[in-house]
Amino acid sequence: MIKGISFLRQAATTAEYERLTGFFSALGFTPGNGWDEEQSRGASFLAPVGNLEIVEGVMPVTAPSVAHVMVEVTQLDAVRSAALAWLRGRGAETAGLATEIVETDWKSRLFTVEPVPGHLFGFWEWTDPLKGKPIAIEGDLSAAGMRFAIVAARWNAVITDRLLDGALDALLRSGAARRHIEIVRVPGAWEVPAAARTLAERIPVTGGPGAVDAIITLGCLIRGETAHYEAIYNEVARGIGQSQQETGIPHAFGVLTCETLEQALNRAGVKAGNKGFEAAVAAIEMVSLRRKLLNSDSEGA
Ligand code: DLZ
Repeated sequence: MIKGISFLRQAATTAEYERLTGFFSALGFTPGNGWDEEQSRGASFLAPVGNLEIVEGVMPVTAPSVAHVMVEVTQLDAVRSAALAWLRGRGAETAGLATEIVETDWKSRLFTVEPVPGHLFGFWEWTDPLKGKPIAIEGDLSAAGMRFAIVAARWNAVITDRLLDGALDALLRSGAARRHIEIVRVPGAWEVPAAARTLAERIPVTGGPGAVDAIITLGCLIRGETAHYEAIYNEVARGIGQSQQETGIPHAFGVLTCETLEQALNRAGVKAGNKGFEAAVAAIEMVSLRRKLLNSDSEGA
């Protein structure tokens, strides 16, 4: 299961590291979690969409040399101004470090900038304002600044623990802060809707827990081993759906309903993906979408 892609840039010195991280922070990238270990440290910068492109023939950006990292933006002129301001603020002679904006032969405009020698980046935007833009308003997949609660059933813990791992993996790698993820354990799937509803309706108090942006519900019902399987399942699904509809807080549905334990294991990370991971990604997207819809902010859509 492919989950994400990272491009690594190695800074040769602490000064280079700080310069590069400062540059990307100044341009408005959402910070990811990064790491700080004995042998190395890393700063991560998130974009809503990323992809690895294999090119044959002429590279799209060859001036002044090949830029291996290309950042698609809106408002390219403003981005270039921000880059120039950042360079000037550090006393740099901007002329050699950032190019003018040029038209490309692929209906876009771009400039390249080298905040540190040897680290060249291309910034570009489509000239056709509709090109490259999805026709729908969609949620992004950055979880930075979002608050989540995960409600996980203990029943069939061998499965729900794996779903929980998957959900945490998705949230943390999408930029959520650990302190913004609340984990609530309940006895079984039957109890998931009530806990989810309490969290969705919680009014934040000073010094107490805050409101959550989304709730990820996790559980596992196995038909062969569950008396009144249909009745329990229907109530769990109805309760979670009702809590979502009546509170407006997105509730991602990660309650597995399986014929056998083997089938459940496969959906909890063995062969058929991890439904906890997928539920968390859906929760992130729905928080982002909700914010866009409520703010009428269709920028980027
Ligand atoms: C009772 C029960 C049964 C038989 N099976 C499951 C199951 O497969 N998955 C699950 O999450 N919970 C099960 N439970 C427990 C109920 O969800 C509930 O916790 C208890 O009935 C106590 O209210």
